[in-house]
Amino acid sequence: MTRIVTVGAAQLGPIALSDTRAQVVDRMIDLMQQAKGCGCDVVVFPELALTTFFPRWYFDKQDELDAFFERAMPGPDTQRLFDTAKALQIGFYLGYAELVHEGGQLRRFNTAITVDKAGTIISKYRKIHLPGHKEHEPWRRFQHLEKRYFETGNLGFTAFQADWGKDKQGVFGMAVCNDRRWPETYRILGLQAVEMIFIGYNTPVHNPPAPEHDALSNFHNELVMQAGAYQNGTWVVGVAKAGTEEGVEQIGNSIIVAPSGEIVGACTTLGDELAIARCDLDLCNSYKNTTFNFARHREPEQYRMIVERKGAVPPEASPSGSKQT
Ligand code: ING
Repeated sequence: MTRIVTVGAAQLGPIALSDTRAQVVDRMIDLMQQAKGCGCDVVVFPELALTTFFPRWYFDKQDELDAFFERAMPGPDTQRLFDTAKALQIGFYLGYAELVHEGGQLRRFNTAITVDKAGTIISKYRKIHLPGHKEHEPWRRFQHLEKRYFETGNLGFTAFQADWGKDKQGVFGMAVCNDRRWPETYRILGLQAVEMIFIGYNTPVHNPPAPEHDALSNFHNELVMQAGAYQNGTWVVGVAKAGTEEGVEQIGNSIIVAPSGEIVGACTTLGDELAIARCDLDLCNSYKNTTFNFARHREPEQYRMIVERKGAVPPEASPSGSKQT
């Protein structure tokens, strides 16, 4: 049987500091309704989709910062998303800032969840690769303080079974933004036989420590997701919070990538926009059973030896300099 999952990349345009969660949720529900009308089983929203990308500012008052976090999921502002999922029978991936009591203390994570057609959370992920810097760096035109505001994710990269209906079952995974730049993200999920990875992102065009990369922002965005998809025989859905948000230009370029590495769906604006693709999960096998048949072709023992060999990376080759993203 062919397993076709119809996916909507639900890109969001800018969210202003003054926008309420209710206004953003209205926009998201509109995209869910459009997606349902086009036969989508699931939509993917961006990272930190409920508010403006607040790590661009330095906050020295904890209560001001915590206003951007969700203390419950669903909570009063997001329950409507879950109700809509159930009413329309459509699932969604949502990125948000999570404030939670865990292990007897307050913890803060850059989190994503996947919700099924019954409106039930079936998986949670907390962002592992936190880019940017921890201390206020006034020299920058804008900050990127994820290392200050979030803890490193503690849930690993865990693939999960999802059932979107008859002949629509498969193995799914999640990542958030900077995770998509690291091959380990895809490989750890690939080793769990993942067939589709959901990734939301907020990516400024300008990267203050490396302005020479700015012109390649979209190229790098596509490169990492196309490579990750092909090298692990999986679909990848990358979705932006796009456009100029509080004076900072963020890329759009939301895309749906096939296990071949081909881009089969893409947004072309910097606003709220839905890109759709009918994704045949069985296409993954064309790569998982041949070129990337891990059991036949990978050499984990070799990798382990090289990594564990003392001085595997000559000290002078290790990254130096004060540059940070
Ligand atoms: N944003 C960016 C990202 O990885 C960044 C940070 C921008 C890193 C440009 C490198 C170059 O897409 C988040 N939120 O991780």
